[in-house]
Amino acid sequence: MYGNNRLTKLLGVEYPIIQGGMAWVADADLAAAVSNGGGLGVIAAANVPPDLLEKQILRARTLTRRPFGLNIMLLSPTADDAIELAARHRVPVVTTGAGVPGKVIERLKPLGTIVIPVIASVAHARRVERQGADAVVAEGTESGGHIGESTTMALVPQVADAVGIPVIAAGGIADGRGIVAAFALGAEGVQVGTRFVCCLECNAHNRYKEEILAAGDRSTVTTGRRTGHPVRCLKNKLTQEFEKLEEKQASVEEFEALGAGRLRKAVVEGDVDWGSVMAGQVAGLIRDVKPAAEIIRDMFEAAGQVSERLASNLKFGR
Ligand code: TUI
Repeated sequence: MYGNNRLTKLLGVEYPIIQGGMAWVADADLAAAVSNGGGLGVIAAANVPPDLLEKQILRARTLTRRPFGLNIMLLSPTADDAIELAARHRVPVVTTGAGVPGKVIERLKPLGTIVIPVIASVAHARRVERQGADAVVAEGTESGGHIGESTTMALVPQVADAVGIPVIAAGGIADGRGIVAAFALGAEGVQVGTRFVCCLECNAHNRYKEEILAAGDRSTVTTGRRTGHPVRCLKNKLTQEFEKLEEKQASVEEFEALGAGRLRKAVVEGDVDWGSVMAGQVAGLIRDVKPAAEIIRDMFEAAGQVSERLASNLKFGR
């Protein structure tokens, strides 16, 4: 029932699901696994040197014949290189995060690239629609990584009312119930990050995956509100240090010094005590590691069952 809407047509995919562009985690292997499973896999460009990113794009092409995307983190020092690589290699879809994507749209839309900014407010959604975005990901504060203030529950229907392009919900979605809830709020697709960290094809360190599997509903915390770059991750020794900085009202420079290189430390080195273990609040829902294709199939099968149950049980006002 979710397999044929504006988003699946726009992207040329079987299921209306996009994989989050998780820095250091979302490589060609993960992106191709998600695309081969019928969703849209996405390679994260954040902090990847241009020569390595080019190799990732070429590798994805050897691993899948289906469409995939590139996520351009606009705060990254390599963002401009990523835009040029997306252009040169005609990557079919580009998602953007953590900034205003005007220059991405200007450069890539004329080439036929589908551009989907990730936004965290109604004002930003309106702006990117005016600039020519093809769809928006409305990302709630339940998400892992760099986040905005509004919850998915409050943000998605307000964005859906404000724009005419398809809205993709993100933040707090890891199973079929989340998909149905997102569609109930007006979304035509979902973006899923944390759930895909715990898939077989994801190359994140095993200790990173194990931390997510062990997480409960209160395991995440937001650090860095003071610097204007709030980031959600699993609580650990590093987040305790961030809290100490918060308490003594430390300078932005002190926050930045503590944060530098921490995501790589967690994802690549498996240092889950002193690395930044970015994860969404749904970490507590995730109990197993399985192939990406199975995650997608199971989520949409469950969504079908949930929506049938709703259709028969949920008859308000009668
Ligand atoms: O970008 C994300 N999530 C991310 S990026 C990332 S990489 C990173 N590495 C080290 C430290 C910090 C981050 C990890 N997670 N999500 C998309 C997103 N974009 N969330 C919120 C926003 C956003 C926020 C403000 C987009 C635009 C914006 O301002 C727009 C304006 O109007 O100024």
